[in-house]
Amino acid sequence: MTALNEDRIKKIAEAFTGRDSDPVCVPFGNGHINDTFRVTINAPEAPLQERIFVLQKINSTVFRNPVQVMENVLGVTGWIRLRLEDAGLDPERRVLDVIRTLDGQPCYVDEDGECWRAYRFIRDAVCYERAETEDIFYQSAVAFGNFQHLLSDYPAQSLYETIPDFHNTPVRLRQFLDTVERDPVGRAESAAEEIGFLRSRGDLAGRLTQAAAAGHLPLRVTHNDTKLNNVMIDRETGKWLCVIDLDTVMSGLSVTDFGDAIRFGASTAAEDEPDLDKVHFDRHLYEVYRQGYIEGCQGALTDSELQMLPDGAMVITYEQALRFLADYLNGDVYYKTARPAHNLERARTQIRLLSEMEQLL
Ligand code: ADP
Ligand code: GN1
Ligand code: MG
Repeated sequence: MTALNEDRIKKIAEAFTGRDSDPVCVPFGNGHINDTFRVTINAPEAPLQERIFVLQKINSTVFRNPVQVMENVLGVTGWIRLRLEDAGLDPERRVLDVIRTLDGQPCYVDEDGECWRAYRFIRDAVCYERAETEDIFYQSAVAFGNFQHLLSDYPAQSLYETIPDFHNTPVRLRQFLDTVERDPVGRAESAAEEIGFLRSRGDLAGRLTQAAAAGHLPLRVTHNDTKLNNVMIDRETGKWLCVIDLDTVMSGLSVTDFGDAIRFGASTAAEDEPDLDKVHFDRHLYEVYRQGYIEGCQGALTDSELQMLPDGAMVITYEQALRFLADYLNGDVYYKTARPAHNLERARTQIRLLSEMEQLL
């Protein structure tokens, strides 16, 4: 594998902008999955929006078929662009815009076989890691609801399943229990309490899949990674602009999208806060998000979906605890980590949130 140094990233950027563009690439954002760079090219006469872009290496361990990921992204962004134009809105900052390589491909495959893609940089916008104000969280809720609304009649069967069983909680539970059993790097003992908690809540795992199988929850086109930092908010007006990170757009459940946003945003602390005394489920923020999401969905949600929103929050918080703890037990092979117990700390915050949700929802 070739080292990913500055020169090499520059060469990769040139596949999108040309040999003479002199791109300067800086690591960017706080995603746990892809490698993201902000790229500025030397083209003094061009308007700002044509001089800056985002370059991303798609994580090929997580996304086994990056070409299919890009087909989904192109399909969904093209659809949203048309819907915005129909509504008389300027799509420039309202939908991700894929920049093709100079030879017209949606991504560039490097010498190691890794897939890189580029997006137009959404300027004058902010991604928040925390709901610093209630309105920021509300804005993100309307954004994700609107995303759902815009895609309500998208041909879901044309979407590839970019990560199989992504939000299939019973499968996640089985994988977790299997990892506990194998204990591949000998960490299970250090997480005995957390493992015990997650085992004791095993009944939660099937709640959404059973409701879907019984026809109570419709399959929709969903985002599946609805963290607050996957929404761009206008720096100036504080209003939502655009939903990003579309790699996991697949058919799924609205309550899952709702729940994922809640477990990340309706917390009083960061997802990886090591001091659990700071971590609480904020019932008021839950309500703020619920209202924004329903508003954004514009009447699309059925009565059963509305009723099962609290289940979405609990099941996805549970699932995320399973995923973080499984990764800790596997030796940190999936999520980017900055310290040895990082995934364990993340799992603990999810467990804390779930315990409080059980009391408050
Ligand atoms: P990951 O899957 O690793 O989370 P994302 O696609 O969410 O990757 O990108 C990581 C971060 O990069 C985002 O949180 C955001 O701050 C920034 N980002 C991504 N795409 C854009 C864009 N088109 N314009 C501006 N910033 C972006
Ligand atoms: C990952 O890519 P990012 O950082 O937005 C993960 C989500 C998790 C999240 C936890 C493809 O999201 O499913 O909920 O980390 N994305 C993937 O922070 O696994
Ligand atoms: Mg992201």
